[in-house]
This record gives sequence, structure tokens and C-alpha cells, in this order.
Amino acid sequence: MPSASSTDPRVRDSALLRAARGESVPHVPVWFMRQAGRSLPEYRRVREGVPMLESCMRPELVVEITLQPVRRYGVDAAIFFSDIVLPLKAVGVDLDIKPGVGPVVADPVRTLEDVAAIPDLEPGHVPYVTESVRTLVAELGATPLIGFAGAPFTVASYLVEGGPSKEHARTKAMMYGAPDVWDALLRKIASISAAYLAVQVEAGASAVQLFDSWAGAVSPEDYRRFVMPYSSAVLDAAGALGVPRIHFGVGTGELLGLMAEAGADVVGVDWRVPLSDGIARGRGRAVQGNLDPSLVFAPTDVMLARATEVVEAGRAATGHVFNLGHGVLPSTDPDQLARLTDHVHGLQRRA
Ligand code: 1CP
Repeated sequence: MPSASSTDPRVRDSALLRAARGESVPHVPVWFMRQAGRSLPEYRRVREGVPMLESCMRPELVVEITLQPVRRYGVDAAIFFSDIVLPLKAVGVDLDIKPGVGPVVADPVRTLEDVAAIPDLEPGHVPYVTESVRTLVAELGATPLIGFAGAPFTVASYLVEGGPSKEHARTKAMMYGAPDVWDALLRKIASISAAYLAVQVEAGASAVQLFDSWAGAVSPEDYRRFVMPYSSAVLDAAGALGVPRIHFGVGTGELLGLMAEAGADVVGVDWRVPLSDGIARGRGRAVQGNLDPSLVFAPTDVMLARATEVVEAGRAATGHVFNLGHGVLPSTDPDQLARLTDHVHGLQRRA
């Protein structure tokens, strides 16, 4: 079934979707990873007293929070307000998102039995997602909604470690030491992430982003063997739904070629890699990125000059979606993001 928004010609013809397809654009499209729900005072107000996961399950909050940055900045896309661990919660995994910490899993996954106990995701697990996406697509009109999911490696890291981790040591211990458990776990997460993206696309999301935030922790060789097949499964499933797929990770300079090969239409580049190198490594795909998120704390003229350099570098790509190199930092001044959006929109159009 074609998604509601993919049939809306204004969304199909939006700068974001055109850039993702490598077509000419009226202006370089801009959105910011984690634009919803980080630095906005209007976000803090509506979230007051509501736990994070509960807010993801209340359509009136999801719709409001998703729309806030679109209203404020006039960005070229909305990103659905949710979290990469929400689908796990929805199927019954005992986890919470703790303020100031992140996702915490009560019983970390260690064995084949632990994996087998995680149910597959059905649309009936997440009716509030379907409802929120439908309402959003109607409200957004010509602005595309990006759906998202966590990639198997990154989600596995939370399930195996039991919470946020810098080294991902237990995760890698399973990857190297218990390949059968690893395979079962990553297949399970791939199936859940693919189903979660399908729910969003079928309700009207017109592009998707797969967040493999922590993939940069592995070598290219290990990525190819232990990570890529499962991310490919998710990206292939999303591709079959006919929407562009953005594939993003942090510290992935050495992995960009493989991340493109995994099935991306748009390769997300973090700020550590010059965008021109990201373009060269991205195997002809469009690219997204990659202003250092800390540049918002620099004087405005310095930030804008750097943004111009990113846009100039992006002209060599098949398509370029302007973004930060990772998520908006919580202490970011929203006025800086407004200036950044206007600045990129005002730069000369691509030929
Ligand atoms: O624009 C948006 O903010 C949209 C909603 C969104 C997205 C896209 C949230 C809400 N989370 C995410 C993705 C996400 N969640 C990623 C991938 C993106 C990235 O790399 O930043 C990751 C790794 C998570 C896991 C997560 N959830 C963390 C990171 C913990 C760690 O390991 O360092 C945290 C802090 C959360 C909680 C969370 N998710 C979202 C919000 C608004 C919050 C904070 C909630 C709160 O404390 O009240």
C-alpha cells in the first residue's frame, strides 16, 4: 500500500525528497537531528511531569513536540518524536528512559532464551504511533515527516549492556564470543526495527532514518561481518516500501562506504569527516551533514561561515541534506538554529 504522504505531490517534490533522490533543489534542505525535544523551552513546558516513554505514547504530545521545531525554524522536515528503544518497550521489554541517563534495561539480554523471550513487533503494539503519524502528516502538509528506528547494533548495545555505554565491551564480548546469540539478537532487533519503520511509513512518513549511533565502535571488518547484514535487512525492507533511507552513525569515517553499501540512499556524515571525504566514501549516494553541533556556541558569524563551507562542499554530492554532524546539544540556543536554517536557505541554489 503506498503511504499517504508519498502520494502527496508536494511532499514528493519537497527539497528533502528531491535531494535524497539526487535531483535539483530550490534550496539545500535543512533539518537537525534531535531537533524535537532537546533545547526548546516549549518542549520542556509540555513535557513537565510526563516521563519520556509516556510522552511517546500520547499522540497529542507526540504531534505537538514533532511540530515545534518545524514551526519555530521552518526546517525542511519533521522528525517523528519517539525513541530508538520505544518499540522494545512496546513489545514488553522491561526498560525505562531515565532523565539525564538514557535507556536502562532491567534484565540485560545474555542468552538465546533471553532473545527468544522478546516478541516480534506487530502494528497493534504501537497504535499511538499510527495515530500520531497520521495526524502529523495531515498537519504538516507539504513538509515531509521522517520516521526512524535504531539500527540493530546500537539497539543491541542497550539491551546487552543494560544502559548507555562508552566501550560497548559486553556487546562486543557477545559478538565475538557467542555468535549464535549475537545472530539471534540482531535478527530479532532487525525484524522489530523494520516493522517499526513499516508502521510509520504505512501511516504516512515519507522518508526514514536508521540511527546506528554507536556503529563507529567497530572496525570495518567486524562491521561487514557482525553488523552490516542486519542493518541491510532493515534498510532493504524500508526500501521495498518506496521511501528514501538515511543511514547515520557517529565516528563512522572508516565505515561510510559500507554504510552506503548496506542500503542507504543518503549517507549521514558526522563532523569528524570532511564532507568532501564523506561524499567520496559514500559511493555516489546523497549525503547528510555535517556541521559540528558545538559550532552553535561559537559567535554567529563563525557558525554561519562554517555552514557556508559545508554547503559549498555539499555541491559536489549527488544530493545534500544539511544537518549537524550529530544531534542538537541540549544547551543549544534555539535562535542559533533559526539563524542557521535561514542562512542555509538563503545560499545560492544548486544548478
Ligand atoms: O528530535 C528528536 O529528539 C526526536 C526524538 C528522538 C530521537 C530521534 C529521541 C527522543 N531519541 C532519538 C534517537 C535516539 N535515542 C538515539 C539516536 C540518535 C542519537 O545518536 O542521538 C539514541 C542513541 C537514543 C538513546 C537515548 N535516548 C539516549 C542516549 C543515551 C546514551 O547512550 O548516551 C538518551 C539520553 C535518550 C532519551 C531521550 N530520547 C529522546 C529524548 C527527548 C530523550 C531525553 C528524555 C528525557 O531525559 O526526558
